[in-house]
Amino acid sequence: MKKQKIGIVCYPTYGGSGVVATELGIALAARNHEVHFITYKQPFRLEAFHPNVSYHEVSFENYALFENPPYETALASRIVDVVLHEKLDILHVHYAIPHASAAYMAQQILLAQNIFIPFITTLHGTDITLVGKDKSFLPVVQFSINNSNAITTVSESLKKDTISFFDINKEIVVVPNFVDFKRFSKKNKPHFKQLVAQNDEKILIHISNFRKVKRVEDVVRMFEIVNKTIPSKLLMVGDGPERQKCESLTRELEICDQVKFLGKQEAVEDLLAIADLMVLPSETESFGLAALEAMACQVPVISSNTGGLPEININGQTGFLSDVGNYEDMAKNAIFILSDSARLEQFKTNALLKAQEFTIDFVVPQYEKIYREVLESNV
Ligand code: GMT
Repeated sequence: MKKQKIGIVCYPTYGGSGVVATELGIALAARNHEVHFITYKQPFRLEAFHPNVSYHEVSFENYALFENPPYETALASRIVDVVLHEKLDILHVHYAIPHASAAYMAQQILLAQNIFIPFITTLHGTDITLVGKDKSFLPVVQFSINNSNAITTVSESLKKDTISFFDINKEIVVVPNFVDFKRFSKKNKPHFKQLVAQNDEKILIHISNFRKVKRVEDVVRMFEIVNKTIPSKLLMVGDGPERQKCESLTRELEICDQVKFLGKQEAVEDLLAIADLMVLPSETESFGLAALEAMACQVPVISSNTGGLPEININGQTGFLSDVGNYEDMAKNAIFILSDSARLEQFKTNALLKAQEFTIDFVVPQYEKIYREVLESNV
């Protein structure tokens, strides 16, 4: 594809949409596009210097009158500035709120100067299933989705939810999450494993931002059952509003010695290298990037059957699916996999095979195709 100047708007924080946006930007830059991230903090996976990648911070002085700083206005202004001065061809915004409406506002401001900048909106999950459908946001979210020049969702399930919660008048293209196999692949770390599991216990892992929607207490409850039959350790990776309650539950269940809360970790691939099972019992999960990254490292997944999870975690092959909240069933499935080493090996192999359907080389060209179509239809 002809080299394009692409502006990427995303959340820079610990979360799937920011990770996808950042990894996409890096992959596009490696394919010779010029990529400009526009957000309020350096995206957390944008660690190293990348040729063809720039970062434009949205920063502004807060004024005493504002109880809540008007981020959307500052973002739209910054987008206008970057489009004008970096001469961007296209914008790709990740997570509808408030990125799609800020992009629309920037587009209108630039149109008044006879400059047309098309924007693509990628819906990631809670911007539709949780926050977006809330009445306090719905009209703006619906309007800005419908006025995007292209719309993508990260799973068939999220596409269905978007169509059922909103009145959408445009085609929605599904482009799944992807994984970088250079970073996420099975690594042999026996010394590290020995540090976590001195007596060769099995290692279960959960990685999330500990929001309510992740149901982190279910992870602890299912682990307590598993640990009674199969001596195990649980690594809880990430941080967020539900962590405190979750730690209290661990104390209440008297399993503190078996459960380690590691907080936010950059090198999750090193932790996945020593894990035997990933646990993701979410209330809603539009895709489940954390599950995909685990599968790429040959870690089978015990998850709920919500949202897009059944599109990647194949029941009885790459792991198991249970109803939301049924942590007893999750524990039963985990014991089934862990209790037989040949079976565990088979699930690990299946997990890797399924993950290989979601490579960068398969997914990034799908976004490039959308950029090309949008640019060609607006000449
Ligand atoms: O899972 C989160 O809480 C983070 C959230 C986000 O928007 O940053 O992740 C969403 O986007 C990811 C990337 O597309 C998906 O893999 C996650 O499934 C999705 N999370 C939910 O739907 C809860």
